Amino acid sequence: MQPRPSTNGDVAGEEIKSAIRERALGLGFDSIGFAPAELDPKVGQRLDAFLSQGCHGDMGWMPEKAARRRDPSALWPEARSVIVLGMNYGPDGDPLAVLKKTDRGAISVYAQPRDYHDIVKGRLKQLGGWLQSRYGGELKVFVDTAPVMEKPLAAAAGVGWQGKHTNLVSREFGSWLFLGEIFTTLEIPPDHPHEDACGGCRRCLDICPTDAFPAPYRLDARRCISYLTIEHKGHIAPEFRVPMGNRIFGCDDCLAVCPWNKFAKTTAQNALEPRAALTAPRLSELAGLDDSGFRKLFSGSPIKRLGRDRFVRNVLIALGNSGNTKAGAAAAALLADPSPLVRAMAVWALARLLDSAAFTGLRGRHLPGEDDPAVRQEWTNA
Ligand code: B12
Ligand code: SF4
Ligand code: SF4
Repeated sequence: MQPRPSTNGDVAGEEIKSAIRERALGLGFDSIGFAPAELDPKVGQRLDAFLSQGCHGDMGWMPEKAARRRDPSALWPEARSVIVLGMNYGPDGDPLAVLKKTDRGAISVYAQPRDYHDIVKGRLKQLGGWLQSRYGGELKVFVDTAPVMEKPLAAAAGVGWQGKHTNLVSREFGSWLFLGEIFTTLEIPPDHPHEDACGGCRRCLDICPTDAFPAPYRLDARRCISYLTIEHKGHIAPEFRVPMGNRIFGCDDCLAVCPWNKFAKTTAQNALEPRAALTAPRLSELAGLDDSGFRKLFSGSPIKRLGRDRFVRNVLIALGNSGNTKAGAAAAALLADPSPLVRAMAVWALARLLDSAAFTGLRGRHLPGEDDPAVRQEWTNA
């Protein structure tokens, strides 16, 4: 018979934790910690402040389940412990180098391989199955999509600390850990929370191209390029378009400049290797994607959920920032696109790429037949 978990951190409890840790590392996780299934009330208060200030933008799913999000016991009252797992997705090379290649799109490191949700969830289920068969108890596994505050839980479990950019930083892996959790009814002795190790540094705050941090440890998602390119459904406000540069899906700037990355390691997971087609794709080719081409290129990728129209919206902004007049043809081909999101950003890109005579000629041909108010406004504002 296997030893039962205990609540008081005694030898049996520590042995069980070692066994779980060993199994987790064997399954390809890189970091693990144990926390009680509860959060400091301060965390909930900070979430409330974030939501009441509207920092979540149009991510309506955040306030919807806020009560469960701020309190693991409201999500699942029977849960007693949370096992937090980290998987290292550290890049091979400088993730910001692509920002200088203005004819290429910058896709953030996390989205270049296969969808991490599938990879992490699969491993969590394997670990959960083993845990249950050995120690019993009920369990649920989560990665990103459930109303769970993963970073505060990971900090409570000692996996790292929430840096001033709000992400979890690890002493061993820097900025590059995906997080996942196993909630269990077993009582497992918790680890010590990790202490903040940011000190006087503020590199992540200063690098942000869109000034998305109203204060250290606080993000206004509405200003974050990751939100704008991945979550935001509508038109991207003009003030953010130039700072976006060639970032077409997510942003790694605040993560990449963290000095703790000196301890980062390239991921050892084959499943997390970037797809060659997504490391620096040519913008002019991406602009030409139709719906089926988009689905085919991004099959198995988190980018697929964005949908073709929003993706091409982002690509057109990057084209407009490319300074490459030859890219005008790719943008002009989209002036009659069925999606107003796409047409509007085609106009914006062309206004930046073409000389005024060429742009005025296009306006004369397209503006009279344009019935979408937002697209008309792009023509008249340009
Ligand atoms: C919503 C969301 C987003 C939103 C909002 C991000 C945010 N910071 O809130 C957007 C779309 C912008 C986003 C972007 C990214 N995301 Co995201 N996102 C999430 C999600 C679903 C929820 C996060 C959340 O609860 N936010 C609400 C805020 C209020 O909570 P919080 O960030 O913990 O905020 C804390 C601080 O503000 C702090 N605080 C406030 N004031 C003060 C004062 C002091 C003194 C202190 C100490 C603290 C403090 O308290 C708050 C509560 O703890 C999580 C998955 C999950 N379910 O947890 C993934 C998650 C956070 N995202 C992740 C990733 C990888 C990213 C990106 C790096 C992707 C990319 N490359 O583009 C960027 C990073 C941008 C950034 N700087 O945060 C990973 C992060 C992994 C890690 N190591 O931390 C997660 C955990 C998903 C996962 N399972 O791996 N994301
Ligand atoms: S992900 Fe980019 S835009 Fe968002 S906060 Fe970090 S640096 Fe700023
Ligand atoms: S860049 Fe500096 S301030 Fe930002 S998370 Fe890293 S150590 Fe903290």
